[in-house]
Amino acid sequence: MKIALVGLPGAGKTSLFNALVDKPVDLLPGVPGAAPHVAVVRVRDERLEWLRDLYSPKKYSPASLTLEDHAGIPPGAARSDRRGELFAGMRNADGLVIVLRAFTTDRYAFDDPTADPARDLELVAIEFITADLEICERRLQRLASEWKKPATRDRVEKEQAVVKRLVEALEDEKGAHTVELRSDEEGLVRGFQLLTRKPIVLLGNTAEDGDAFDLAAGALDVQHRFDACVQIEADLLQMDEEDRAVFSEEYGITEPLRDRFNLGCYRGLGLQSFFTVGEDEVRAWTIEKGDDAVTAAGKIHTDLAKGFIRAEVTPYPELRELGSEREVKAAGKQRLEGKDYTVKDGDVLNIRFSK
Ligand SMILES: Nc1nc2c(ncn2[C@@H]2O[C@H](COP(=O)(O)OP(=O)(O)O)[C@@H](O)[C@H]2O)c(=O)[nH]1
Ligand SMILES: [Mg+2]
Repeated sequence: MKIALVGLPGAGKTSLFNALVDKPVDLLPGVPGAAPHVAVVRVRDERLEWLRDLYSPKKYSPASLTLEDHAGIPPGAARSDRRGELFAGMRNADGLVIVLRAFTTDRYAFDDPTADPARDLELVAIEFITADLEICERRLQRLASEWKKPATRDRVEKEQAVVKRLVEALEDEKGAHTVELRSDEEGLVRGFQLLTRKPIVLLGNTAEDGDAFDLAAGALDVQHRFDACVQIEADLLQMDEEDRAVFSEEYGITEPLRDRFNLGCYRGLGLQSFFTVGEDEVRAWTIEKGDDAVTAAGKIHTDLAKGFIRAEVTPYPELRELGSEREVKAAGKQRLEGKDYTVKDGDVLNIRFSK
C-alpha cells in the first residue's frame, strides 16, 4: 500500500515523514515536482507481537506501508506549467494523507502565516479538482476524435457518458468520488487515477500548545482525521528512551504518532490484517475489509487461491484467551470455512489447498 503525504508547502509533511521513518531527511523546502522522499515503514501490531512470542518463529514479518513525502502544492499549482510532474507521483498512491498546518509560521512568505486549516484544506481541494478536471477534459477531447471510428463507437459513447458525469461534478467543485459508478463504469476511469476519487486521511498538525479545531470534509472523500503536533513527535524520536518517556508524559502523548498514523491509514483506506503463523514465520497480511477467504489466500500465493479447499480459521481473541491453537481447537472454536467466508480483522488463517 502506497500512501502519499501531501499538502501546502510548510504544512509539516517532511516533519511528519521524519516522525514516521527510521532515517530522517533534511527539512529543505521541497522543489515543486522534485522526486518525493520514500520509505517503507513496518506497521506495529501488538497482536502480531504476541503471536511472535508464542511461536518464536525464524522469521517475523509485520505488515508495511510505503510512504512518500511529496513536494508542497502551492495555490495555483494545478494551472502552472509544472502541473504534470507535480501531481503525477500522487496519482499512483492508494491513499492520500493531507497534512494541514494548524500552527502559525512566518517561514513561507507567499503563504498566509495565520493558522487556518479549513482554508488550507479548501485550497488543496481546489488544486485536486482543477487537476482532475483537466485530465477528464483531455480524455473527452481524445474520445471525440475516437468517436469517428464506427467500430469502437459504442465503447466510446459509454465512456463519454461516464466522463461527462465526472466533469459535471468537478465543475461544480465537488470531488469525483461524489459520482457513483457501477463497477464496469469504474473500470473505465480507474486508469485516470483521479486524486479526488482517492480515500483521504487528514492530519491536523497542531501547535505545541494548540487547541483542537473543527473541520468539515469539504469537497474531498475524507475517511479519517486525527491531530498531532508533528514537531514534538519528530523531536521525541531523537531523544533517548528516558527523556522520551519524561517528555511524552509532559505532552500527554500516550501512543507514538507512528502507531496512530498507521492505524489511521488502515482505517482510512478500509484495510485490515490477517495472520499466518508457524515455526518458520509469523506474518501479517493486508487485505481490504470485506475480502473473502479466497482473496486472502491469493495474497499469500496465487496457487493457494487457485487450489483453495478450505480456510482453517483461528479467531485472534480466542487464541489470546486460551493461549494456544491446540486449546482453541479443543474448545471447538477453530473453524473450517469455505471460499465465501468474510475474513475478520486478526484472523489467523491456515489455507488448505490442492496443487
Ligand atoms: N511550530 C511548529 N512548527 C512546525 C511543526 N511541524 C513542522 N514545523 C515547522 O514548519 C516548517 C516546515 O516544515 P516541513 O516539514 O518542512 O513542511 P513541508 O513543506 O510540508 O514538508 C519547519 O520549519 C518545521 O520545523 C509543528 O508541529 N509546530
Ligand atoms: Mg517538505
